[in-house]
Formats: sequence, C-alpha cells, structure tokens
Amino acid sequence: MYDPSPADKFTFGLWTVGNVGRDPFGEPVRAALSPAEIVRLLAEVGAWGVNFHDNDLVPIDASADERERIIRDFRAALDATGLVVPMATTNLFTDPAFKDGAFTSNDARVRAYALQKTMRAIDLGVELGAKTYVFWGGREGVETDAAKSPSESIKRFREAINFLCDYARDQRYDLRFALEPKPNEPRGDLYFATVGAMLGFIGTLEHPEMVGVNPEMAHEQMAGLNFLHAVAQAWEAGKLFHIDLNDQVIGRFDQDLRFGSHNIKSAFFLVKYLEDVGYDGSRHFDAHAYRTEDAAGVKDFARGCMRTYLILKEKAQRFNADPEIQALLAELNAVDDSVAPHLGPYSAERAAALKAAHFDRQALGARGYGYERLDQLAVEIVLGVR
Ligand code: GCO
Ligand code: MN
Ligand code: MN
Repeated sequence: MYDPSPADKFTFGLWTVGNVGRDPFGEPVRAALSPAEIVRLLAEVGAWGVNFHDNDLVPIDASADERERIIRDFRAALDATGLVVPMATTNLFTDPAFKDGAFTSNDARVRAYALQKTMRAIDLGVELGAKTYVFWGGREGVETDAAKSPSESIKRFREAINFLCDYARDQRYDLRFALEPKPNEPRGDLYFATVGAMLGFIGTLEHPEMVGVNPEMAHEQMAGLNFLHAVAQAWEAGKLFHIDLNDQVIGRFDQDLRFGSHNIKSAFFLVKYLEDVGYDGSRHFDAHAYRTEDAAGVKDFARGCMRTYLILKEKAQRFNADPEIQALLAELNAVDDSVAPHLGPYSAERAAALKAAHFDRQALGARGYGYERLDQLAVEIVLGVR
C-alpha cells in the first residue's frame, strides 16, 4: 500500500540521492555516483523520474567526447529502467563565475554567459524529455545592498526570463518554466524571496502563460511562512508547475531534510491539499540523506520520502472519510437562509439590503468554532489512532 508506483510521479534530482555529504565544515562522506548509477538506484527504490542540473549530468569542463559518452550512458540507464526526465535546470551557482549571481550579476559578461549556459542546458533537458524547466536563482542576490539596486536586479532578471521564453518558443520546445524562490543561502539575501514574490513577478513577463512556480517546502519554512498557503496561492493562480518537497526546522540553515521528517502536520495538510485539488505534476524530493549515512542510508532516505508521502495520502483519505470531521466541517460552513441572499456577487440591490440588515454582533462574537476538537481529530489521524 505504501510502495511507490509510477502513477505517484515521485522524482529525485541527480543532486539529491547523489549528494556526497559535503558541508561548509566537512569533506564528502560518500562516494560520488555516476548519473547512470543514480538512475539505477532510483529505479531500485521505486521512483518514477530523475531531474538534473546541466552539470550534474555533464561536468562543466567535459570535452565533447566525454559529454557524448555520459549522455549515452545516462540514456541507456533511462531506457533500461523506464525512468523519465520530467524536469531539468541549470547550475548557475557552483562555478566561481557566478559568485555575484548569474542573470543579476553586475558583470555584463557573466549575464551573457549565464544566458548562453542556460540555452545550452535547456537544449540538453529537452533532448532528454524535460517538459518543465526550473529556475532557482542560486546566487541572484546580495550580501550588501551597496552593490546593486534591487529594482535594477529585478529588471535584469526579467530581461533574462523574457529572452529565454522567446528562445524556447523559437525552438518550438514544449516547455514550461517554473521559478523557484528562496529567501537566503547561499547569498545573504536572495531576490524574489517567496512564492508570493515570484507570482507577482510572473505577471510582469512577456509570456506569463509559460511561466509558473516551483515552491519548495524548506524555502518557505526558512522564511517562517506557511508552505501550504504559498502552494495554494500558486495552485489557485494556475501556476503550480512543479513542487520541491523536503523538510526544514524554522530558523536553521538550509537543511534539505527527508520529506515529513520534521513538520509532520504541515506535511500532512500539504499532501492532503495536493491530492484534494488533483495536482498531477511531479512530486519532486529536493532533499538529501543525513551526512551520517552510507549508500544504504541514502536508499533509506529516498524510500522514506516516498513512503511518508503515501502514508500521509492515506491519512488524508481517512480525514476526508471521517464522519465526525466531515460533520463538523459541514456545520462550520453551513449558510442559512437568512444570510444566503446577502452573500454573492455585487449588485446595487444586494448592497442596499446588506446595509439595511441587522447582525447580532454579540452573538457572532460569543460563538465557539470547535477548532480544538477538529484539530485534535486531525492530529489523531496523523498519529495513527483514528
Ligand atoms: C537549493 C535549491 C536547489 C534547487 C535546484 C533546482 O536550496 O539548493 O532548492 O536544490 O531546487 O537547484 O533548481
Ligand atoms: Mn532548497
Ligand atoms: Mn529546490
């Protein structure tokens, strides 16, 4: 029941299960795996797809021959396992050239190089089947606002995304862009810190219809925000093109924890939302195993992400089918005949009737909503006693 199947659309990045455990204080603790080995690992644990940055697959300084061989091996592993590549992205943060950002770097040569690198990476992603292209502005930010004007950076970023939209259209690629916000790390402050900021920005683009968001659970949590609310706003706007699932303790460094390992209740309501609204995109896990883990631990990590998702999905069904919970919700949302005519689209008559209506303000204030009971029932479902 909790075993993943392709219909669940679980994906991982090459950089997630391939993470070697380097951190700012320590060297790698695990051997690097080749892209083809990672594909086989993901197939073994039951994932549906694999995503990559251009340089996860092809090292930035690979020769043409190396590039060809790596892609051939990767493709062979995909064919042998049936794994798909639903998403691809560009690494615009590791190379020292990008230390001041890519599309927003103050150095015009870096901005031009970033566009070139991204066009090539888009070609590679599309060649391998990607339909979604993610933009995480890894270093699009500052440590000091003395360095650049934030509005100039917004304009530069817009110019880059507009350019790349036109490029994808010119190539007749069947591709949508998903912008991924993050508040900080690796820069002191990153531009477009939240999902809401990205959604506002998308409306200013030349082809807003081909651009949506890739919200990441940990990123909103780093900012102390409610991830579900951000996801819901994206969904409601028709902009939830992709999602990065993981976990994070608020106020800590970027932890990329196994999905559902810390904020179980948030994860529950998130899974319930995605399943209730019928989100049918990838469930992408952008996380990695603890640095304490060996190769077996990495598989435990990947299996855990998917298993927890499926457990929470089953809990969500339980919540939806629970007569007591549903009766409480129905009662809470009931609209009686006396108030129904007052609610609805504006009309002069409705406004006039509403202005003349009498409301018993004290009764409204005296009423209890019963949310303690409702929440306890939800918690008991998550805890497995209901
Ligand atoms: C992070 C980001 C990245 C992006 C990835 C795909 O915090 O490092 O979440 O993992 O998701 O670069 O664009
Ligand atoms: Mn992240
Ligand atoms: Mn991410």
